[in-house]
Amino acid sequence: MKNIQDIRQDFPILHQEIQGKPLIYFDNAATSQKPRSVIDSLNTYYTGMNANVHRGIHTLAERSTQAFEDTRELVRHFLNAQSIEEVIYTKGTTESLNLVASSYGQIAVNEGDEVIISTMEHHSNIVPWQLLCERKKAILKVIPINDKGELLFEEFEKLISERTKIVSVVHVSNTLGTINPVKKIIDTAHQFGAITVIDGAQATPHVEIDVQDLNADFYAFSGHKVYGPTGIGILYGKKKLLEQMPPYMGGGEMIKEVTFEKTTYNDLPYKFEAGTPNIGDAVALKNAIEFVLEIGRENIANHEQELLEYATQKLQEIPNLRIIGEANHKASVVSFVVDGVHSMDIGMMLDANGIAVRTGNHCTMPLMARFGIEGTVRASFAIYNTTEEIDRFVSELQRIIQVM
Ligand code: C6P
Repeated sequence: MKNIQDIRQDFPILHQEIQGKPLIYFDNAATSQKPRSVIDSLNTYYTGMNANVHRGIHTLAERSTQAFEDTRELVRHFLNAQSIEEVIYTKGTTESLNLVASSYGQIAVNEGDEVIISTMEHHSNIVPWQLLCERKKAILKVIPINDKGELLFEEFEKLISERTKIVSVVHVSNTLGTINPVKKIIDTAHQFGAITVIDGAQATPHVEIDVQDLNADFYAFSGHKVYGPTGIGILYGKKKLLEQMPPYMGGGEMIKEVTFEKTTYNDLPYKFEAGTPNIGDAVALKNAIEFVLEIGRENIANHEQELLEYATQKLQEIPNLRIIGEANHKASVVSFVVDGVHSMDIGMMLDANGIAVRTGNHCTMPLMARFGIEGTVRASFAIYNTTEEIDRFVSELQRIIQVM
C-alpha cells in the first residue's frame, strides 16, 4: 500500500489552512474528500466527451455512453453483483431507499403487513418506510439496541413473523459506527419470506461488500461517501425482484414504446433511470472506485481501525467525556458527549482551530432519544487521516473543555 503521506498528496483540498491552522478533516461520514483522479475526471468529461447517453449516434454520445456504462460495470464488480441489470444509478442512498420503499413497497406491502427497521437508522431509512406504512395501513416495527449501541438480535427474532414483508437495516451506523451482522439478519428475514434492504451508505467506504455472499435483496450507497462526487449513488437489486417492480418515475429513457393508450417499459436497469442521468458524476465515480480498489479495502479498513482504536483510547482518558457507541464491531466513527458542554460549542471551537467534525443528531433523532441526548460530537476517519491529526484534535479538545 502507498504510504499515507503519498495518499494525502492525491487530495488537493487537504493542503490548506482553515482559520490560520492546517485543516484536519474528520467529517468523512458526512462526505469524504475527493482524490485528484476524481476531480480530473469531471474536467475531462466536460471538456472532452459531454453528451447525453443512450440517445445519440454521434461520437461524443458514444463516448459518454461508454464511460457511463464502464462505471456501471465497475460498480457491479465492486459489489459482486451478478449482472449490470442489477445496478441502478440514483442520486444517492436516500433516493435508492425511497425507490425500493415506493416501488417494491407498492407490490409487496398490504394492510396489516409489517416492515422492520432498527433504532439506529438514519432518517433516510425511516421516513420512506413510514410513508409506505401510512399509505398501505401497514405496521412499522423497530429493533431495539443495547447501551453499547448493538442491535438486540433476540429482539429482532421476536419481532419477525410471516407478516413481515421487508426488513431494512443499516450496515454501518453513521452515528455509532456499529457494524451490524447483516448477513445473519438477511438469513433470518429470508426464513420468514421477507426481503431485505441494506443501507450501505457508511459501509461501502470501509467494508468489503459482496451482495451475493450477503444474499441481500437490495443494497444502497452514495458515491460521495466513497471518495466520489455528490449527486450520484447506486441501488443494487436482485434481478428477479427488479423485474416485478413498477417504475419509480416516468419519463425518457425508462420506456420502450409510448402511445397515449399504453406505455411499455425499458429493460433493466434503464426501467428505473427516467430522464437524463447525472452522467458526469457517474463517470467520475469510476475513478473513486478505482482509487479504493487500488489501495485495497482491507488496507483501508486496517488503517482506519488503527485510527479508531487510537482515538478511542485517547478520548477515554478525558474526564467527563462519554463515548456514544461502544459496539464490539465498529467502523471508524467516534461519537461523544461532554458533561456540561454543548456539542455545537465544541464543534465551533474545533472549527476555529481548523478541525472539521460534525455535531448534532446526525439525522438519527430516534437514536438520540434512545440515549437520552440531543446530539453528539462526531469524528469520522478516512484513509488519509493520521494519528498526528488525532493528537492535535485531542489536545485542542482538552483545551476547549478546560476553557468551557
Ligand atoms: N449521512 C452523515 O453525516 P445521502 O444523503 O443520500 O447521500 O445519504 C443518506 C444516508 C443514509 N444512510 C446513512 C447511514 C447515512 O449516513 C446517510 C448520510 C450523512 O451521517 C449525512 S446526514
